[in-house]
Order: sequence, then structure tokens, then C-alpha cells
Amino acid sequence: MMLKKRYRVMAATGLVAALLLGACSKKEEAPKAATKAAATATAAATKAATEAPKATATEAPKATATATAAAAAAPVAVTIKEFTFEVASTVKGGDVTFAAKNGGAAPHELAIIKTDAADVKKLPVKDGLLDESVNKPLGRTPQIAAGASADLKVKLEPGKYALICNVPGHYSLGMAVPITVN
Ligand SMILES: [Cu+2]
Repeated sequence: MMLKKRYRVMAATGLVAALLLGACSKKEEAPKAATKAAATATAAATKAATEAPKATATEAPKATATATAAAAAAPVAVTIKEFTFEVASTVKGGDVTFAAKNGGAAPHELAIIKTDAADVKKLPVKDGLLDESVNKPLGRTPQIAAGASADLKVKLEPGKYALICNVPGHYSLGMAVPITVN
């Protein structure tokens, strides 16, 4: 009973935070975008509140974080590792900023390609690289040193894409993750 109560309190905190953030962005941004962001945040917070009683203690804070991100319309965080990307599987279309941080030990890059391939790790390869004559990146960062960060700004229409790293050998080691743009 005590635990169940705690989840409700945590979920309620998330809802309040999302509503506050939604209210702030309403004043600062274009009314239409702010309303939409607030609606998304509210929906996420409502979902979090509904799911919280079922969730484990570690999942409840995660739901709160999701609601906060939706309200702020923040850049899409990407953590680069050997040899993958940690990123949300779905992002909102338009002018998108991927804020990439290299959390690995080797230099990496972040590039984005448009592909609806079932397995984005099995696209055509040439000379140890993803064949960019077949899948041309829509944008890419410079190489990012270990511990450093870089932003990738790109305009994306709804559809299916993949984030890839085409530092020699890295694509073949599996550095590609699918991402859906709504
Ligand atoms: Cu890489």
C-alpha cells in the first residue's frame, strides 16, 4: 500500500512538471506549437499517471522524464557508444536537432540516412563503409572525439530513417539504428 502511494505521488509530480513546462512554453513560443507541445506533454503525463501504479520503482522516473522532454521540445539526445547509438526510437518531424555526445572511447560521427529497410545494419557496403552512393546522408557531424559533443541539424519529413556512423569499419560493426519521424 505504501509503495502504491509513492508511485501515485511520483506520477502526479510528473504531471505537474509537464503542465508547468507546457504553460511556460505557451508564453515564449508560437501559440500553435506551444499548445501542441503542451498537449503532447499532458498526454504523456496522463499515460504515465495511468501506468505508474503498474510500473516498477525504476520505471516511474523514466515516465516523468519523457513528459518533460515533450513539453520542452528539446533537441534529440543521442549518446554514441561502441558501436551503437542510444536515442529515442521516434522523433517529431520538422527542424530537428540531434545533440550527440560521444560516450565511447573512439572517435565517431553521427550521420542520418533515409531508409525504410527492415534491417538498417544490412545496407550495401563498399570498401568497409556504408555505400553512400546508394544511401546518401542527409546530414552528418564532423568526427566527434571521445567525450566531445556535436549537434546535427536537419530538416526531416515524416518517414523512416537510420542514424549511422561511417567512420571506417564502424558501420560493419553495427553502428546503425532505425529512427521513425512523425
Ligand atoms: Cu563510429
